[in-house]
Amino acid sequence: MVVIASPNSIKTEQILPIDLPTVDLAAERSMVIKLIVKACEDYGFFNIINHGVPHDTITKMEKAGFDFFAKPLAQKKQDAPINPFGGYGCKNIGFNGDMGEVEYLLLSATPSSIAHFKNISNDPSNFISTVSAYREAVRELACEILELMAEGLGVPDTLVFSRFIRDLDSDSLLRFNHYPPILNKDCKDKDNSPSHNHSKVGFGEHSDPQILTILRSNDVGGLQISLQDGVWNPVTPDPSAFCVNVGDLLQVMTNGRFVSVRHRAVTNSHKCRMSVAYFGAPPLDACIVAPSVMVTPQRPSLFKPFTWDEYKKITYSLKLGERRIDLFRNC
Ligand code: GA4
Repeated sequence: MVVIASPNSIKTEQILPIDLPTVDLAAERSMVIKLIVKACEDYGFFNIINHGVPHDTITKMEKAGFDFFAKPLAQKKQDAPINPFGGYGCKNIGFNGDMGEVEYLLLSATPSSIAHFKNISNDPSNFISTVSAYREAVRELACEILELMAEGLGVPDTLVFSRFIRDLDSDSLLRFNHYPPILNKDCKDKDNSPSHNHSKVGFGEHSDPQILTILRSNDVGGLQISLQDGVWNPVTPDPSAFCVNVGDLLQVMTNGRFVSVRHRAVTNSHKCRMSVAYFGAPPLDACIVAPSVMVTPQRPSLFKPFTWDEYKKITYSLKLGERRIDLFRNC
């Protein structure tokens, strides 16, 4: 048992380390497809290696994030004010009072909106080209994975999921999360020294609302997934891999075969953790429904159809940890 101190409460939870499935994208295609489908059914998460995103694209993106977060707080707020295209936030998550030990930079991932953030860097054109190159490479990776998934699920139109995030009006996002080290002075070990085993919640328990998330983090752990209520499974960081997870929309479009698993990030007591997440989303007017092959007499339709706009509005009207997908279940 481990104690997790969230800003408002102290909870005792079970921590059970696991090894996430690793998919080697360079391996034999039918094997890759099988592993991805199995991982999405059993864990909702997997690591992908030999993903083809150039190392240089990743390191430049990481540097852009660290350079931004190294600025004084007032400067960050001034350089990336919150607006419809995203912005800088510190500790406040969403609009309904959720808090965490995190600062972040949220960017709408369309080429025109990335340009709105040119003041973020002293070298605006470099910032724009770094973020654009990363966005394109990661979006391509997401599309490739979604097409392999569709094939593995036996969906005849294998572009059925990827088409949404390739769309010019796709509502995809990029998010840098920076978790400063926090030594929790309130928690003491047996010898009365500050405990190293007590973490604070950086980004609380939630599922991702979009289709697919592609996450890259530095070599500092913090991501935990919950495959069972009250049990948290820490994920070992691998900076050479991307951690891929199923979002709510993909759970709906696979009629529940793939699971959008709840996860959170906890702080490290000594080291900074920085992650960059790409949230692949459809255009706002996209209708979210499972392809007919996913609905059978043995597996009747689990969810009502809805648009991403409807789902997104509900998402933002609720707290981080709400199980919003349940509102769209067929009775
Ligand atoms: C979780 C996934 C993404 O980070 C995010 C988050 C968003 C936000 O931080 O603004 C939300 C959260 C996320 C889900 C519930 C709502 C919206 C905070 C929040 C309380 C950008 C997203 O799309 O949904």
